[in-house]
Amino acid sequence: MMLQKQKNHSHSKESKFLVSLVFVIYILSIILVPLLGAFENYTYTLHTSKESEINGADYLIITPECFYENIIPLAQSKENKGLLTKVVKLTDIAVNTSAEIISEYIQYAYDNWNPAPTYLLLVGDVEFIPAHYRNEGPATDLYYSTVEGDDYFPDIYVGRFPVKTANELDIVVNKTLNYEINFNQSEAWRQNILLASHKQSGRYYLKTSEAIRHFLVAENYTANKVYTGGSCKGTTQDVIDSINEGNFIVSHRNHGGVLGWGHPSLTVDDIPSLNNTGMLPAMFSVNCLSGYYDAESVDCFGEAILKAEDKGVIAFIGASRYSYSGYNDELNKGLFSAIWPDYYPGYRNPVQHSTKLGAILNYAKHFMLDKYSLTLADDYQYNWGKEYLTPSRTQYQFEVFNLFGDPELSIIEFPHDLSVDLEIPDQKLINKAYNINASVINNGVNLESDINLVLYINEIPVASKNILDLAIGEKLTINYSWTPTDYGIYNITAYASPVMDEFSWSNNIFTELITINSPSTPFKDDFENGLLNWDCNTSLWHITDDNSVWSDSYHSSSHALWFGQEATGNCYTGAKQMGNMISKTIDLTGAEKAYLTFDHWRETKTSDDWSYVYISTNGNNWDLVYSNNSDISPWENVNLNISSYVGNESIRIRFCFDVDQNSFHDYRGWLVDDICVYIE
Ligand SMILES: [Ca+2]
Ligand SMILES: [Ca+2]
Ligand SMILES: [Ca+2]
Ligand SMILES: [Ca+2]
Repeated sequence: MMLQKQKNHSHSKESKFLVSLVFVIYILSIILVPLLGAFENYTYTLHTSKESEINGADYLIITPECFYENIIPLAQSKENKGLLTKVVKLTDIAVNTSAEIISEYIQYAYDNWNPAPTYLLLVGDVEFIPAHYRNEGPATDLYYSTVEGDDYFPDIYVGRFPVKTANELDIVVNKTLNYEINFNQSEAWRQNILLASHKQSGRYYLKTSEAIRHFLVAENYTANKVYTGGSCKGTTQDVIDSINEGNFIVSHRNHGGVLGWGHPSLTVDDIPSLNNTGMLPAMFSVNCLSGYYDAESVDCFGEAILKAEDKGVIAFIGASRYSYSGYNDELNKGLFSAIWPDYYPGYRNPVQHSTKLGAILNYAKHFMLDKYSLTLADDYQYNWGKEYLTPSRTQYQFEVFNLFGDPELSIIEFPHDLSVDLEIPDQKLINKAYNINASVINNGVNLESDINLVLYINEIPVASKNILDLAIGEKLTINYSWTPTDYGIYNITAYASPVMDEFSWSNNIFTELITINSPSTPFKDDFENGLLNWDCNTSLWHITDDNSVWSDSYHSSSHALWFGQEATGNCYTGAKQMGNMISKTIDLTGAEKAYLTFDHWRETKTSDDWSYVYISTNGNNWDLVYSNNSDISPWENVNLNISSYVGNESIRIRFCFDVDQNSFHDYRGWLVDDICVYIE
């Protein structure tokens, strides 16, 4: 681009010479900079010089020797945009690498480098960089990204270019570079999203796609749809036409196979019919098998459409084996919730909202965990919803979906968007200083000015900063030292004033409730401070208070938890309800005995409506510790010995109300207050 500009303005011989000189310097710099500058450590060897090497990278690329030269242009472009980028050859890691050895290397880098890698690109198909397999699990790149904690949750953003030849790599690299260099959010096709889906009884394919489509329409995007099944008459040609007309996301929800989608069908045989040059979508292929990247002697659909020259997709998210309905529906929604904070206002997970592909996938997996596994598939009325839900299947679902493409690639730009973040140390003591960090980040693509960042504790502003200028991507933080002197629940909130034309306001405020319990009560909730200690799957679980027209509305102070409806005073909705309230994690280490107590009140259709209390040590398996199907009035205390859980540092409690609703009834339901775990 720079050269083009020079040429347009140079007419004399001298200036032509100057242009040639500039050109030579430019070419030399492309060749030499990687060798002299950014990549000087590329021969870094893990096993020879651990202590003496100073290393770091934001973006780590692992490649076999044969693709090294071909991946350099991508590395250079990442470096040019300010990411410290390192290209490591497999031979730099070990003489003979395996998935485990490569993972060890990434773990070492994560633990020791400064900066630790945020993005990881694997260059080459599985014969160059193998996939991981857990027992009988699917092929996965997940375990290249699980570098923190004893869990299967990814901690860095990983993508793969599953290429077999240098020529294929050049195609994918060129597509990626052109996409980034020519990015222009104002192009019409960047407002279009294609949803392809199929109506099938007993499945939620269409329901999922329609939920996403309604959101997108409300956000003023053009949501194209190609639906099949029942009265929906979409065709493969409709999909091809839509892709050729341009969409920046193509999302499919139905069955799939190694070579393509089920309904509507789109397979490797249709790739020659695509001509969407310059309008490459990210494809969310939420079905089975279409990302089977370790298939022998054949490219799966995801690989083939990524490697199609100057057309097809810019990136592909799909399953390497069979995958599961319900889980997949929530994963599909999560891929959109990742990008748009307004998709599910107020919801957060450990991955920040992002427009970048690696983060979008990690976010969506956590969304699936929160909205399917932890809520026990309660929104799913079909048997498979609960039958499919097991801890090992949740892990499988984290494994089976992988990203083919650049994990750092951003697929949409929001001109103006700020978001806030809070960092609060995990400390549960009074009379000790906490360091609270409240930050504002500029996610947009414009310089923002005159921003007010405020930190509130219990709704009182305790620190603020007026920010005159916040550059693109910049983050500014208030560091506040706070010394609580009383036990209790504290509402900590970070807030940034919106700027003009801001895209989303729901990420300008973030609240965390901090409970500082006396050491002998690791959990205590009197429901006087809202529901932030709990995840609930239905609004029937809500806080009621002393303004309620219904008697005995609380046990302590003025509020309690109620599974029921303020308007009617009953819990009748006309449909069966399984309402879950799941607590935050509770630490039972360092105790000898532990007890769970709560007060409650019940009015139900006796013997048909059940109250259950469960405990889990992993958020997936639940042990029943209490059940009741009789009426209770006045309020009654329950005290349960839960000493068998002592030693676990993160148990969760679940209150579940199971209401049978075959015919109208006017029973009030279940009220709960003063839930407390105490230890001795
Ligand atoms: Ca982890
Ligand atoms: Ca492959
Ligand atoms: Ca915002
Ligand atoms: Ca209360």
